[in-house]
Amino acid sequence: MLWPNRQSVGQCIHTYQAGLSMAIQWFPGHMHLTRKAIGERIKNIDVVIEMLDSRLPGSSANPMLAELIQGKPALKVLSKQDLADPARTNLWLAHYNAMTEVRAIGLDTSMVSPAKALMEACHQLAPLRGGMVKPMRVLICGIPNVGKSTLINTLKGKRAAKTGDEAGVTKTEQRIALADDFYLYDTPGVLWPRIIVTQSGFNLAASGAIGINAFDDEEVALELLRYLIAHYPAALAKRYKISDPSSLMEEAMLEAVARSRAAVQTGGRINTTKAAQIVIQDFRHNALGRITLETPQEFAVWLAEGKRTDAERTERKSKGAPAKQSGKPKH
Ligand SMILES: Nc1nc2c(ncn2[C@@H]2O[C@H](COP(=O)(O)OP(=O)(O)OP(=O)(O)O)[C@@H](O)[C@H]2O)c(=O)[nH]1
Ligand SMILES: [Mg+2]
Repeated sequence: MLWPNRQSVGQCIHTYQAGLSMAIQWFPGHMHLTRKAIGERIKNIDVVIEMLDSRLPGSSANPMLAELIQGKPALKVLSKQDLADPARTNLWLAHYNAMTEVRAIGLDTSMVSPAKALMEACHQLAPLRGGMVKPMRVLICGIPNVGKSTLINTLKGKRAAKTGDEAGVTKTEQRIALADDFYLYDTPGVLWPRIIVTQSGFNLAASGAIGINAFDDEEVALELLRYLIAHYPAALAKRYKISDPSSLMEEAMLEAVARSRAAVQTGGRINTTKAAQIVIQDFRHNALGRITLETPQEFAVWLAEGKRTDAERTERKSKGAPAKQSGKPKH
């Protein structure tokens, strides 16, 4: 089977959706190859684990996966629970577990014996597998940087797979034996060719799933701040020592962050790029506390809007209308 090598620079494509906002896209060549490779491997797989980031479960779910896994039993694992808002993680787990055919569990690296919960869930999904003659074969997939290799290492109890705090660490498939009759396959992180939910592009970039060349820090930080002002104002007040974050628009909030963290250039000019990087890093490293960027209800609304806009785009294209102008969006 062909497994791709990592390509150093990702594609950076920004497009407008219905003139509303700029969509972030990242589908470099190695992901295209990974998609093909998963399609081949799936034939000899009993259970597929899709890892979702607990801070953005809807946005980190790969819409291409259902078609790829060809009806195999699937388990959703919500990773990085320790970084996410616990009440919202419960909402997401309840949301998934209310669906027929979907099973979801939450895990994070701080759990002492996650292997047991995970192996039990796999055996429930594929009860006929197990034993040396019919070992359980489990494929772990998910977006870049979601924690696939870390989970494998936690399960194995040692550093069997390479991990790292950037998108695209795993470059080739790797098989790890969890027990004599239980194999896990680690795969490179993969996104999908077109992210139709604009907010998902921003949330994926904020979480670290998108290559650094494929988005604008300031744009992502402003979207992040807009959400945090509305849903987590106390976290902003505490971290950046701002008395009433709810009264600020995101641009003013970014300036307030710059002042609070001395991101000011000579002559007193605000360094918004540096402030944007501070906000993104603070979110990624939990300096703002445990935050989740979407609820099941919010994501359902965004998805419906994304599908509507996408259908309009397809219709425009079929009529041969000229593409919309691109440029920097206004917030
Ligand atoms: N706080 C926290 N960090 C985690 C958790 N799981 C993984 N990480 C961190 O997330 C980063 C990415 O982890 P990896 O396991 O390399 O992610 P991956 O999905 O294999 O990434 P690719 O191979 O690039 O697709 C690393 O810095 C990990 O330490 C978790 O449960 N909690
Ligand atoms: Mg990996």
